[in-house]
Amino acid sequence: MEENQNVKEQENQNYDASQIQVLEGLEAVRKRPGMYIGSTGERGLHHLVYEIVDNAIDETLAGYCDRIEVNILDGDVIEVVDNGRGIPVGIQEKMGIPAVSVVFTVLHAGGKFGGSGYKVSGGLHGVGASVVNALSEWLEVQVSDGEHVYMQRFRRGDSEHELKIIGDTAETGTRVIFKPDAEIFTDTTRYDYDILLTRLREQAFLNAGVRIILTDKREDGDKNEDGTNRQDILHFEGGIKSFCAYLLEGKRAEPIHEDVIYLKAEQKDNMAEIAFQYNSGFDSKILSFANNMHTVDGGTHESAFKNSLTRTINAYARKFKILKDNDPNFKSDDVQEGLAAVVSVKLTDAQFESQTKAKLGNTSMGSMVSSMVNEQLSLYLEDHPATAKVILDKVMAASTAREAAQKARELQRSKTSFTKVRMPDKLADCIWDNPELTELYIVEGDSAGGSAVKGRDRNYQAILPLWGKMLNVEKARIDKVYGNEKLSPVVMALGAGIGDDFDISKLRYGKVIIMADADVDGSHIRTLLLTFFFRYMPQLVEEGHVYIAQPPLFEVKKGKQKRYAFSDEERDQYIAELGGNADVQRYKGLGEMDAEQLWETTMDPQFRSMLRVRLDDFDRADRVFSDLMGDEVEPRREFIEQNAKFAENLDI
Ligand code: 1YM
Repeated sequence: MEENQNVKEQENQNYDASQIQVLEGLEAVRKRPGMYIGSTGERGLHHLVYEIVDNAIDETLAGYCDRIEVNILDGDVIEVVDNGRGIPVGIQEKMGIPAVSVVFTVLHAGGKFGGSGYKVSGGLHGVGASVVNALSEWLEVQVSDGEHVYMQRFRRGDSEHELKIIGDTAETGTRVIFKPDAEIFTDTTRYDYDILLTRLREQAFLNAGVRIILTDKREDGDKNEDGTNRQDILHFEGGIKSFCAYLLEGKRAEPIHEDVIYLKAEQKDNMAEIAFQYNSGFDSKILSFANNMHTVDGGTHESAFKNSLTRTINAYARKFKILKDNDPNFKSDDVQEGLAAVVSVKLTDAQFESQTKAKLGNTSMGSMVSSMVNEQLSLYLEDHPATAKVILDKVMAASTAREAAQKARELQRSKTSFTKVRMPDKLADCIWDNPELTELYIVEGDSAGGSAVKGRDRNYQAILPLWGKMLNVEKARIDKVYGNEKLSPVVMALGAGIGDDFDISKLRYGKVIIMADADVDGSHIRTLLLTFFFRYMPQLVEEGHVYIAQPPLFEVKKGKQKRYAFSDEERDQYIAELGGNADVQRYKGLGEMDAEQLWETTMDPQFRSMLRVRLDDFDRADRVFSDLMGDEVEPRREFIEQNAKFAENLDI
């Protein structure tokens, strides 16, 4: 490391902040890992894999590689293998050591030598192999150049020996094996197959033709039903067109026109492509990417797409008299209803705004996307009148529904404005009104509701029993939600509004606790309420206000001693602790408990156990909800059976 620094110092006459970082070498990465990989939590751990895979993908895009293997090995060691040219092993002039050694020991070296077209300072991207090396307990790189296999091993970023030849080969390619450093990743070093799968699939979609093979080779890893290692082969010739179609898979919604519409433009070093399709659902799902990075907060490319889509559809509607002279234009919400779209741009000087670096700022990309959509989409619509008709019908229906919803909302507002705070009839409210202290229990069933009202601490615990037919919000528009007899008491009790009107500062209870039986019906209620919160009050979930009560499953009693068990294991443990021969009562439902028992086991903050529902990963949660509320029974049953796990582990 010392040597590298000296060489660098001679080379750079003028220092700016970024170059000073280079001088600090890999020590800086170990000192402040978050700056280089975002976090040292689960996300950062997985990010290491993406950095190495990115280099292999670049090699594929350069046309030298058609296969990338990613293996999770025992001990959560990662192995990435490609069949490209192999990282060059020749001496790199400035540093006087093999290029491959530079790539793994000098910060930002990849970009310097890689010179690969679009790959540029994309936020977390491109910090590369040296960062992974710095944050690994050990890392080994093997390069095959068609003659020899070269190898070098590192420990926490420092090389253990120089690059050496360990064998002969007729093949070419690069293999990187590393073990993330538990000193850095203190939360967890366990890899989650599904997290890797989601990201690698996304990369395979964004880089049409790339073939990525992910395999879980851990003894204690994910297995198929027949006990073999879990494996996915990710290869999509259709690129983002396939991605767009995939967004609808497993959803309730069906495409309403056959072809995914695909637009593409290239200008000098810049490229933009968009794939979109309308479906029978009401949600819109627009994903945008810049240089293969998911721009979660959108940016110029995404807003240009939305604006020019609205403009083009309005222009078409005017031209063909679908909109009359006096009609107002369609709103962008109308145009986006049921829209699934993927926007991907690649550019050489990507600039990112916002803290998270997830928002593209280049205005030139905005104009490129706008003119592409304006020109190509109007042509497309005129060439495909049947498709144009179903899209315009859809937009028209959305526009009509939006107006109806607007009226329903105004009606609700005017109702509430007379009485100021109108509360649902069945709400047993609490006395205090400080949301930092108050809790709302949403309880299924009148008898459990009754016990809860009697058993609660009425100072800060409010009870809302639910009755009536539950609405599946995945299948309904917002105007139906307003009128629903089961949901509108929830909205009223929470007092913070709904949808675009939701205002968390008006929330009347800091904890919103869903209390339902541990059986199938209870799970159904939980799922529907969670879906409702997720779709119409996502902030409520994001900010951690939603909880799931955990009633016990058993009462274990012997003589005067009584304990409540929340699982089979706990039950057996208590029986053993009480010396066997205990009376075991299984609770069939909340309704079986009297007020005192309900308080003791499920509502008393000193003893109760609750799951806090989290929403770390919006996209995953979105897909889970679509799966659950879709037509297929199997995912729903799985959810119902593993509800607790769902809230804890699936991060929603
Ligand atoms: C398992 C990870 O890193 N593959 C890989 C990396 C490189 C090359 C090929 C490569 C690039 C170039 C020329 C070039 C890299 N080389 C460099 C550098 N797989 C993996 N495969 N020859 C080979 O871009 O010109 C950085 S990455 F800088 F040494 F050229």
